[in-house]
Amino acid sequence: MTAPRRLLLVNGPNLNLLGTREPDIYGTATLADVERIASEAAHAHGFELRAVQSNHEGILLDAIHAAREDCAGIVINPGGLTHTSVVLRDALSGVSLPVAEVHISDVTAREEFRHHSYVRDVAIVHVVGEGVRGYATAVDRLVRVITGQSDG
Ligand code: CA2
Repeated sequence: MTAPRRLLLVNGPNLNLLGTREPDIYGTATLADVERIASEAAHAHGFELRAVQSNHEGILLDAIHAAREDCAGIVINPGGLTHTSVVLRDALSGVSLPVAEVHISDVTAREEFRHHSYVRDVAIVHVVGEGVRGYATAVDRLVRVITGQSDG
């Protein structure tokens, strides 16, 4: 079967607050802006994008599991779950789809506890510290992997 031309975009806990607080760290764009940026990047490559954001880990897991049926890859900003969740990592590794991990801020330059990511080694693409434009970068790079133009 040919790979579906659809991506899943996952935003984890608290990312619904984008644009409302901490603009010095996360900028002023909203979650709706992020979803539009990622969607436009996907469309430029002829891909659709399905977006989910939740503050509930189980909802994120269900969306990731469902992506097995009709998505070619996953772009994810796990939010704080990045640094805590073996469960999320297991879900991503369990669906065997290519994953792009994106962070709006430069997590490597922030508190020590943000330096470790449970998702890092199950993702083939990593984008950190590019602000919300990083979602477009992640989509571009993930599509190149999916279409065989890059190894990541
Ligand atoms: O830089 C990122 O994208 C993060 O994934 C964002 C997470 C943080 O826990 C990670 O270490 C890095 C936090 C998401 C919460 O976003 C907010 C946005 C505006 C106001 C409050 C929280």
